[in-house]
Parts: sequence; C-alpha cells; structure tokens
Amino acid sequence: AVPSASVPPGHQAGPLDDARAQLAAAIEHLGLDAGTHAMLATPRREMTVSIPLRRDDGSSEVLIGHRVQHNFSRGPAKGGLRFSAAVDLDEVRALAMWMTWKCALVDVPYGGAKGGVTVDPRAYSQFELERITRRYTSEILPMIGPEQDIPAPDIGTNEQTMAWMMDTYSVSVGHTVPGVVTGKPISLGGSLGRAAATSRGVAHTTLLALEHRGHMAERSTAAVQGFGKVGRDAARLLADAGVRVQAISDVDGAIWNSSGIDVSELAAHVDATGSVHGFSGGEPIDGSELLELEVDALVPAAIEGVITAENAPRVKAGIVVEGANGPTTEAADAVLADRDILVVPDILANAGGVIVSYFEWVQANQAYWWREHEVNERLTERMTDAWRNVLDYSHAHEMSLRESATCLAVARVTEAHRLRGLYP
Ligand code: AKG
Repeated sequence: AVPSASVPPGHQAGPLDDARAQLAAAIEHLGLDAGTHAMLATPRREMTVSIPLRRDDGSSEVLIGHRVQHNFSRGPAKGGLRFSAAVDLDEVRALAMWMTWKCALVDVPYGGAKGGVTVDPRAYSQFELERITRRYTSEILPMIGPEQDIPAPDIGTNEQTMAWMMDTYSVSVGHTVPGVVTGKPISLGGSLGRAAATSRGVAHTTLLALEHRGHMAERSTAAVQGFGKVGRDAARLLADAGVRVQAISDVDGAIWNSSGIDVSELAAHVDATGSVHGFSGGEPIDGSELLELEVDALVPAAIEGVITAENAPRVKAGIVVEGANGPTTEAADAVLADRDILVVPDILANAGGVIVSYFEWVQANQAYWWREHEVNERLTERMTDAWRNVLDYSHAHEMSLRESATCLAVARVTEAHRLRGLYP
C-alpha cells in the first residue's frame, strides 16, 4: 500500500510528510499507477543500528544510527551522513527520498540514500567521534561500497568523518577503496572543488533566478541563513558576483548591514570566535528576523522546516533559494506560491554537492584527477542545464519549480524502473 500522503489530525507534519506529499503530487501529474507510487514511496532498504560507545572518561552509552537506501533504479545509492541530535528514522527516510530525486534531476547515475546518527557532535571529543563513526561504519558495512551505496558528509560530519569511514571499510575488505565515500580529504582521493561545490551550485542558481526575475547581480541583495558548510561559501560567492549580502546568521545569532556584509571579515571572525555573534561589521538582529528581510533573494542554508505556514506570509524576498534540504514546509510552499515568491527547490539548488561527489567518485574509480577549474566548469554546466529543464517544464505545465523538478526526477526514475522490471 502507498504510505499516506495526508497528515492525520494531531500529528505535526515533518519532512517525511512533505516528501510524501510532493511525491503524491508528481504521481498524479504524471498519471502514474498506484503500484509505481507504492514503489517510489517505500525505501528499498533501511538499517537501524545501535552504536555502543566508550566515552573518554571510561563510562559507556549507546547511540542509534540509521542508513536508508530509498532507490537503486538508476545506479548505486548516494547520500550524506548526518550527525545531529534531531536525527530520527523519518527524517532520514525523507532525506533519502529527496536524494533519489536530486540525483535523477541533475542526471548523475545514482539512486538515493541518507544516513544519520542521533548525536550532538559538539558534545563529543574527536576520539569519541572517531569511535562513533567507525562503529557505525562497521554496522552498515554490508550495505555500502562504491557499487552499492556511497556516503558523503552532511550536517555535523566532514572530510575527517569520511576518512574514518573509508579507512574502516578498506581495512575490512583488505584493500584501499577510495570510491566508497565522497567528500573525503584531497590527500585520500577527494576531488578539488568538492568542499565548496554545494555552495557554488547554490550561488549559481541564485544568480540564474535573479536574472530570470529581471535583477542584475550588482543591484541585488540577499540574506543567507546559516554560515556552515553551505551558507559560508554561498555568501562569499554571491558577494564575489556583486550581490550585496545584507544579512547572515548562524545558530548563535544574525548580523545585518544594509551596505553588505564583508563576508571574508565575517569568516575570519567566525574562525576566531566560533560564531557570527559579536561581529563588528554589522548590527545584531534576531535569527527569525533574517527570514523576513526585504531582500531580493533569501537563501535558507541551514536545516529543515524554517519557513513555515506561520512565517511565510511575512517573507519579503522575491526569491527563496533552498541551500538546505527541506527548509520550506509544504504548507509554507503554498503560501509563497500564492504570493508569487519564486522558490528554487533544494533538489535543484543544492545539487552541486552531489554533482561534484559524482565527479569525485568517477575520478577515484579511475585513479585520475581533474583540475579544479575543470570540476567547477562541469558543475556549472550541469546546474545550468538542470535549471533550464526545470524552468521550461514549469512553464509548459504551469507549475512551481518544486513541482516541476519533482516531476522531471520522478519521470526519470520511473523510466529506469520500467525498463529494468519490478525489482531494481
Ligand atoms: C545532499 O545533497 O543532501 C547530500 O547528502 C549529498 C551528499 C553527496 O555528495 O553525496
């Protein structure tokens, strides 16, 4: 049976409800049957593991981790590994489904997967994080591999995490396998350009969306929510393109400057102090205020569910570019659409990361390395193609960019599924 796309009374809608509702709308638009819907709504494989951990002080505890492989129709599963206190199985399921659509939309030969460990990484030492990562990797080892499922960094994980995963996997199989993860250090076979790839794609789609709405970069303004893996380089690249980045936030607060924030000065401040708080190149504002500023482009680049039905009526940006996965809830999407705010959906806007992960995997599997400008050029080309496809389809079918992107992706996955048969 198809998991219900409607939210029962009393249940707070979460990312999985949103992902299922988006899929249901695409199924209806594409006229696909209930069997196909059930296949696409149901993850192919899920593993939940316990991770016993010896803490540095000698005590022990047990953490919980998941890996969800949503779909393999177009190739091995692909998707990040998240360490966050908010991780639960439903969130991982939603993120895995979105990875399937993202990979299909930008035409990289992968299915979708995601992993997560329910842990606040800031509360653990490096030695403890290494033990958590290695134990988790050992538990999910039968599911992963360069031809099966290829993890990458996500919130709370980084290239060091990927190095530990690669090593644990390699030691277990008895030889070095750089292609088992992406987003690893360059010295272990990571790709030049991977670290900033998601941000580069976000900045590029922001510029395309601004142009589409008739704005010149040099006369445009933006606000970026999040100054981590995605927001930091996205803000820098937007500023480099001439956009006045008027506000930037992190978990500790937000900074506003109508003349534009000096992003490299802010980056130096964050490196020295650990947060945007106390930065002298702008005025402090509330994190929630940032979402409601009068800017041309708003870039939520932190976590899910920040633009909701409650605050969507107060969003004043003409364009929302989803640097994070799922920052706009389904209910908020409807409000923004009614107000003619253009939402560039996550599966398009933040696909730069997985595109360059694909390049990294290709390079690692061939043991042949590309130069950074080659990586960046190929990335920009793929993002531009995907943007055009999504825009054209949305015009042809009078639908939002999210509906268009999801339909294009679902159609590609369904085509692969039809050609292969029932079980891929
Ligand atoms: C994401 O795009 O959300 C990912 O997790 C991508 C990770 C990757 O590069 O494979």
